[in-house]
Amino acid sequence: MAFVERVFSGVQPTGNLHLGNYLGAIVNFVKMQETHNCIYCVVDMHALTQPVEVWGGPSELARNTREVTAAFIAAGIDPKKHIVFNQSQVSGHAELAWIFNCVARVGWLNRMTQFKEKAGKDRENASVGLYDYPVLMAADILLYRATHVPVGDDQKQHLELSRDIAQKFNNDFGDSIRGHGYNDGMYFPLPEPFITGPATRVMSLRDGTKKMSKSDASDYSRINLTDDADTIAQKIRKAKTDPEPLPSEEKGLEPRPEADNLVGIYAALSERPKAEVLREFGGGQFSSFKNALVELCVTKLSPIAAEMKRLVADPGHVDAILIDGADRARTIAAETMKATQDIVGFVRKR
Ligand code: AQP
Repeated sequence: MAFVERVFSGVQPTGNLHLGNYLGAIVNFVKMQETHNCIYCVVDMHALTQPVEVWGGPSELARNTREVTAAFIAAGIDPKKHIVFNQSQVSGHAELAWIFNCVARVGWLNRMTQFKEKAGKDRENASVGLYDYPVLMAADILLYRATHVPVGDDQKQHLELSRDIAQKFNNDFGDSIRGHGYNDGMYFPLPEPFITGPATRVMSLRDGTKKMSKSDASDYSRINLTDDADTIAQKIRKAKTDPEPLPSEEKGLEPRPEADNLVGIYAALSERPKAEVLREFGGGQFSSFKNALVELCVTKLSPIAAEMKRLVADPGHVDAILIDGADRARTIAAETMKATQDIVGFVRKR
């Protein structure tokens, strides 16, 4: 069966959005609006998988949910043409996750590296939700039978799991799926990851081998979308580098993670290939490259920060966007849930 092409992706409201979230995910969310019907979700239920100190408690969760929504809109997502909402307003996410819990295998979840990293040494004390996170993510995507998922590189493994769940559901319930009129036995599409651009994995400014992340204890490790020009300048000037001048060719970046990261950020923000950036700055000192990077970051991020500030000052307006988006998302989700319940054999009101 040919599926209608649809994009779904989500961002957790767990703290300050940073340049990694922006370049790895949100920039592609904006681009895909031109060619696809898109659904962008603030995944507040995922936030709860971490200890309360990480997501900050109820009032922080609400504040961050509005701030991520504001970032979507400030970056250029159109909530009228597309759908923007928060996950917890559509109960289908949790309902489909339960069915998928019974499709996914424990062995599959045991291989998820993000759980291992986030649970750390104290695995016994991690929430069941953190372990089950990728199953809820599969439900998020497949509730809308989405075909394309723009994400950063760190989500690749979870996307593969979503494909495995869709495939196993289609196999396990193949006869029932065909019996309900889906003649090729494919009720759920196998969603395609869309991981593209020169900054699919933006690294920490303090350590080029670690991902830039909201939960890093050092604020100097990341550039937040709400940082002002002085803060951006300070963070970039303090960013770890090495004593060598920049190479003139990409190959020269290979053993130099910090240099590679900064060049990747410059390339992504200026929408030019890394090779072209190196043709301009190769052979020069980091200090002059960093000055150019500060200027570029401030030019690109300041208008977004200003618009976010304006939007979060009007929470009623942001909430109205989320409520309208959730109403439209719920209509699509209800169709999927009815068909899924029929396929599984759940008796329901007609
Ligand atoms: N460093 C990154 N480089 C590129 N893309 C990134 N993403 C996250 N970090 C980077 C992408 O941003 C989207 C939203 O991420 P998320 O908020 O849902 O979850 P996350 O991956 O757990 O984000 P963080 O900021 O790294 O949070 P913590 O500190 O909790 O681990 C996703 O598409 C993600 O790939």
